[in-house]
Amino acid sequence: MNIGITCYPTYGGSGVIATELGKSLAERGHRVHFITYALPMRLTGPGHEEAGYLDNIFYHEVEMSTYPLFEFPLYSMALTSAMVEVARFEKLDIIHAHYAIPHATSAVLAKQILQRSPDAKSRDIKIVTTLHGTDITLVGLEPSFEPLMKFSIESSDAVTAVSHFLRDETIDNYDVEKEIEVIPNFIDTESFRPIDSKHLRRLLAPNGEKLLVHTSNFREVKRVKDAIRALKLILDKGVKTKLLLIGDGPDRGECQALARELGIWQQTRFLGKQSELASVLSASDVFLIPSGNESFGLAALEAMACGVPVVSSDVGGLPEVNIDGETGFVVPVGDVEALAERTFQILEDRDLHSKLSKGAFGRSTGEFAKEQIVPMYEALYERTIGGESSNDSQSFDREAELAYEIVTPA
Ligand code: GMT
Repeated sequence: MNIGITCYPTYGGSGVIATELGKSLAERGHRVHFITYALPMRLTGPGHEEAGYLDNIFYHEVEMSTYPLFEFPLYSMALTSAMVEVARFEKLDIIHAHYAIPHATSAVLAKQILQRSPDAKSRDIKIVTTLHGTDITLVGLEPSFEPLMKFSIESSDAVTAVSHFLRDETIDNYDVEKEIEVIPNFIDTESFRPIDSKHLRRLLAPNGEKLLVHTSNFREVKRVKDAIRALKLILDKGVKTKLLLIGDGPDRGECQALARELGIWQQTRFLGKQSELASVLSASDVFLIPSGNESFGLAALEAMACGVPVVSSDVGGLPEVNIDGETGFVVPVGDVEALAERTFQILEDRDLHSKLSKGAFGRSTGEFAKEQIVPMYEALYERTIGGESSNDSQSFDREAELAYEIVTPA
């Protein structure tokens, strides 16, 4: 198949999944075209240099021209135009958009333009949209986007969500009349695996401290301060512990201030964005993810694949990933005492740690291994190309007419 993929190319789980999916599809013999505004992070950078030269992978940069009259960049339009061009010249079968707004919106518009194409192949292109969760949050922040999101989802030929939670939330809260298939996120077990990190552990915990770890983009929804407060409670119980904080984002400054205020600055290490994540995870004892909302929690899955038990909040798709008592513990969101208590139990009980570590490794590398999940996308593409779209083609055509009127000056 000829597959176009659009995603956010920067740090973030959705970009990681889209890129790993593309690499895996390319290895399986498909031609994969990334249509993005920058080279996706996992296609380049330390540890991934070779990926830029992978057979069957092509990169098409979305170029945004500037013109003084246009005060704001026309990203969605530029993306649509790039999709149309790539689809025509590369004879794409599928465009896979990661995120409803704006990527699926651009893809749907591109499809409508291509339906007027003289070339029969271009007229037949299919749109697959994957919802990652922050699409839904965006609508929460900007309610006027709701019709656009509904339109983009319902006009896609196939839609997937990364968890049952996200599928149900999308259908219930946004009245979406569309079959949404759950295809969970996955892990590349060659990149994320238990690595011998004794040397790193000696550096990070020279006095034999226990190591907690958290990775995120430090947005408010991640509730990173709960992890810092939990560390304080664990230290108060007399357990020598350090908290490694990986990543960066808007809340980092406040988190640093809190660590100083609580008098535990020496026990927290802000490590910034790390490319060799698997080594730091493997050196750690427990992964904390106290998020206020999380459609899946790819960061937890990456820790689990390194054999690290997880203590997570009970929101969103997290309980679908982290199974209470099997791969770690699940605690009520915002309950810092429960977060600290469950973490303390794992740190203090070697047998419990070992049981949860094995459970975490087994679950993440079993049903969430890329070898299990990528064929699900492949099968979905094949069904969609074969015409098993759950779209109502008549209503789609009416919408296509309308949108065409909008983009085509009389
Ligand atoms: O969580 C973020 O801030 C980033 C966002 C993204 O675009 O990558 O993450 C969302 O998609 C990930 C990949 O599917 C999921 O693992 C995250 O749970 C989801 N984040 C939220 O729902 C808050």
